[in-house]
Amino acid sequence: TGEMSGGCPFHHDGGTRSLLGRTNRDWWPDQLNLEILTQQGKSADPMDEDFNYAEAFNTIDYKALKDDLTALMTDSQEWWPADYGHYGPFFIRMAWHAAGTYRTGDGRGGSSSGQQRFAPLNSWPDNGNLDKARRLLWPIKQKYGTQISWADLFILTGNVAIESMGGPVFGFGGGRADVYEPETVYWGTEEQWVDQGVETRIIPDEGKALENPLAAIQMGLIYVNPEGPGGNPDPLLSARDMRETFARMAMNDEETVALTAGGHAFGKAHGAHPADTFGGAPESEDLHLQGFGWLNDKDEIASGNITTSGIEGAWTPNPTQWGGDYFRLLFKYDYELVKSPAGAQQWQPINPDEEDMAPDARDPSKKVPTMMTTADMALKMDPDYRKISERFRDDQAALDDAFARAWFKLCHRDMGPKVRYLGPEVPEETLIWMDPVPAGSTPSDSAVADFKSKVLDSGLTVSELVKAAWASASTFRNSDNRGGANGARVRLEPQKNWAANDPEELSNVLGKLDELRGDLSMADAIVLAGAAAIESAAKNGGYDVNVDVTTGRGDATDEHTDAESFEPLEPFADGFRNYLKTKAGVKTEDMLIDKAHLLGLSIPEMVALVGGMRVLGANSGNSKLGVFTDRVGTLSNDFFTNLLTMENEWHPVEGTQEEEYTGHNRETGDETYRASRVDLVIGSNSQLRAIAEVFAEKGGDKKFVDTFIRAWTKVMDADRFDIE
Ligand code: HEB
Repeated sequence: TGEMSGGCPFHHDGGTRSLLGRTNRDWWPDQLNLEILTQQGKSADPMDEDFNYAEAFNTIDYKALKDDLTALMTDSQEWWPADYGHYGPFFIRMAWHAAGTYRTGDGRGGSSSGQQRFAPLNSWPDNGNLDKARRLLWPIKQKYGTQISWADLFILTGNVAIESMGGPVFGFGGGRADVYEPETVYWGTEEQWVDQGVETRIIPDEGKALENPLAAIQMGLIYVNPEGPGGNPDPLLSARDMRETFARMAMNDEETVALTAGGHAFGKAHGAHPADTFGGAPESEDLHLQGFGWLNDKDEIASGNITTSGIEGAWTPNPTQWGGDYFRLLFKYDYELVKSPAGAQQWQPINPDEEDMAPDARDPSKKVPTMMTTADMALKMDPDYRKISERFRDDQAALDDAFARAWFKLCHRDMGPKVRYLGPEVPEETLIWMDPVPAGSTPSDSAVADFKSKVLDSGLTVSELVKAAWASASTFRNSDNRGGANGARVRLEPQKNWAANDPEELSNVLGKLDELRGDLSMADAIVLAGAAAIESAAKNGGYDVNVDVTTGRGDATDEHTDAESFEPLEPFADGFRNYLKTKAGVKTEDMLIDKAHLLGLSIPEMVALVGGMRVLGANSGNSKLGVFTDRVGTLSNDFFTNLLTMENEWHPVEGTQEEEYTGHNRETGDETYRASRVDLVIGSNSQLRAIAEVFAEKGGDKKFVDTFIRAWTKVMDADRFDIE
């Protein structure tokens, strides 16, 4: 990872920020407000509840679809004519921008739900004119309906584009189900877009580093500014920004060089006209423009006066043909800094030979100079990039392979395990970044029962067993489908040493489970032991309940595991076990919400888990915060009854920056309990308090136990893509 990677994903230089930063409502206050229609649990999704995208996808005539896409490449439309008569490059940019928002920090962004259709992404300056690309695709989307999602279509179209221009492709996996509302993702706090002059995010001289989990250098960009950092055309500084941002997309130097050079083998940049002919972005445009933004002037479009980035020209003489021209030209010529007709900084070869000129995008008989962006120049000027670039220049097969693999990774990084990949083009080869887990087996009922009773006799406590199971499963994040209990990576580096997991205690627990497990996988054993603990804790509380476990998990080894790639999964805060590494730039209770979101929990499930984990004694470091009970290890609604009673009053503990509180008996003044922000927010936030009341009122104790077990099981099974 880059030198500025890592660190708390919630760190922010400018004091405390809100969880979501600037949202659609901030950007477009006049936007039609549909949110009130999704209240009271009403869904924005038009599909039937039993709609199964994988089943629909599997009925598609895949070859016919690809043929249709291939034909589309050269079916130029008057309302947006294809450069060089071929839409391929345009569609590659669309696919790359769909996938390229992915970031390792929280796993959000990426191609998996078709977010490019919605604000803010549909209106990011960097996504300029991609509204047209999506409109070109509509007839094909319409033709195949629910058999192909927009999200899959974006990526498959990028693949077909590459293939149709002779480029190498490694495979395609479908399975990205569309959503029908914008996802709320933290994209930054800045109040301006890149094209409005917002500051660049990495300025080492001023101590400014790229805030995690962000992966773009300015608000509204996918990665770096093509003109250089903050518009400064310095290739070395551009390399610095590229290295940092691409690392956050899980790309190393070689992948970065291959992707950028491979991508820019195709197509052109658009900066033919001063940018003042620009309209607004789609989300802000007039009603009658029907979601079209930026350039709408028919005459300008017809004459090829297209401005997108403001940079003008193709990288190579053969912009619709895969090959080695990009590196050949980059090294053959010296480049000088010039300005595009739209005024952008770009680089032009000095005295190019006639055959190294590019065709005009609309008139092939006309020759125009090629260009490089400052980011492209980085591939030549940065010493580490240069070594890789020279190798690719001299070895086309190496570039083919590296580009195909990096493109495949780019487009599939957030899909999770390979069992989720659909269609006839899923590659045979399993790649380490897929976090492979060997298949497990299903133990007999008697083996399971035998193991559970041994665990309960082992001397391991409810608290220890619950903590181990939580440590194993709770790494899951539905943003990129990584982490989770399957594979039992909790016993591997780096998880086994995470502070949140209390490494010494964990290793002792895992060691004992290993001795007892017989033929069970460790992954199943950990989850079964947690279930046994909860069943016994419930029994102590007077509840006769089952915690069902779907066995069949496998165990991954270090060989199956890119340990470094798991580092971003380390919790900096985990409100479910009252863990906080260091005070962050986001409120601790916000981080609870963030984690609950990544685990796919509802509000009642989140509240039940917090209250249940406390009385089971599942805090990290075995702290007493929030343990509002005198029968730790018994499943009860004590957390809620003691939180809501007026017998207590709470005060912040000095020196804890309002992270810790003590409760005192209102009459006697005696100290009762200690609490964290996460504990007290459940009594302080009116909505959360309403849920706590349900769990504390008459009959609510059983409701609490059922909700807790449902939520627990959801977390344990969150990564079981191998089962229905
Ligand atoms: Fe790129 C285009 C930049 C990476 C692919 N790009 C482009 C442009 C620019 C850029 C500025 C122009 C736009 C307009 O239209 O105007 N890139 C860039 C940067 C980076 C990149 C800065 C980082 C370094 N790309 C990339 C990648 C890929 C790509 C990675 C893939 C793989 N692009 C591309 C394409 C194009 C572009 C294909 C073309 C489009 C058309 O033609 O339309």
